[in-house]
Amino acid sequence: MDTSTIISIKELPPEENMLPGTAACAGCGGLLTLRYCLKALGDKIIIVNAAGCFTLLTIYPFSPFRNSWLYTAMACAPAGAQGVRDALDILIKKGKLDPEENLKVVVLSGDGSAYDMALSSTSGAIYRNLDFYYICYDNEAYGNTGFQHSGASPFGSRTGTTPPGKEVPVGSQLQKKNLFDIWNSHKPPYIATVSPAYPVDLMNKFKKAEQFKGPKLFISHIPCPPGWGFDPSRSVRLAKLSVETGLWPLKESVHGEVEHTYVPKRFKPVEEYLKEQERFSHLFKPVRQEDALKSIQEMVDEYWKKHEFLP
Ligand SMILES: Cc1ncc(C[n+]2csc(CCOP(=O)(O)OP(=O)(O)O)c2C)c(N)n1
Ligand code: SF4
Repeated sequence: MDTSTIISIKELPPEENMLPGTAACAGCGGLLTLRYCLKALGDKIIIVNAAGCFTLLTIYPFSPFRNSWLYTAMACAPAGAQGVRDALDILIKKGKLDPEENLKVVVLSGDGSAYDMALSSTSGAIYRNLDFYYICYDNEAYGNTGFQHSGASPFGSRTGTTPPGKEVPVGSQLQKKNLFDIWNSHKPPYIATVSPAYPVDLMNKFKKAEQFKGPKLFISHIPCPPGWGFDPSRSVRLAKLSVETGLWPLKESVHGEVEHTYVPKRFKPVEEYLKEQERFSHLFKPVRQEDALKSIQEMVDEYWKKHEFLP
């Protein structure tokens, strides 16, 4: 891949490595992210896919991918990636595979795997400096099985297992884990957050990551129409709002050094993002939960103050 920085959406590669007509929901932000990631990665890759929504993309004999694809259990996609990488390396070493035919190894998983079940196998893979890409599409719950709470679910959200009620009107009382920092503490060569609403930023991050051998992470915050409760036509708008409100910072880390790649000129209030989704509707009606709304805004402000983008 040409690694020079691009500045416009017109410069995205025209090739499509994921074809239309999948079983994913209309407006799936994860599918849009994946489409852009595959434009960046090309077709000489193998995807090791942890169980989740995207397991349904490939159902024999149909597949929307031009590349190879391997399905694993939720907890072990990074271990599967290690096996594939080792096999490719051994074949190349024995002269049975032309290095030109080498494949990039890519783990694809939802947040349930990335933040929870596969954390141990991921930590092991980073520790061993496995040469792979990890793409996590983060819809903030276990989407495929009914939108149950995951380690990525945000405070104040309704999930299948945190319904707001009389006892706990706020919904989820837990704070989202920080996967970026968990990975960063291992000091891998490259980590980034991305968004399907910012494809140029996404593409440039893949271009930058290409130069590094070792573990490379891309976490995409992705709107999920059935789970979040909104009309599929508003998916990109919501992805954009999560960045513009400061809830989803776009950033990267090279060998542990963090830099923000986009900072909104003026942060929109988080309410603009929250009020568009059914999963936060209990924060507004039948009564406004002022404390919860204030604490979500404060959490975002604290982050940007810490990084000196807010006074
Ligand atoms: C150990 C284990 N527990 C439960 C399941 C059932 N299961 C299949 S997909 C899925 C949800 C995965 O959630 P996530 O990783 O967030 O991906 P998404 O469904 O959102 O794409 C679950 C719980 C499983 N496959 N393996
Ligand atoms: S449930 Fe959500 S993440 Fe899963 S395919 Fe549908 S929109 Fe995408």
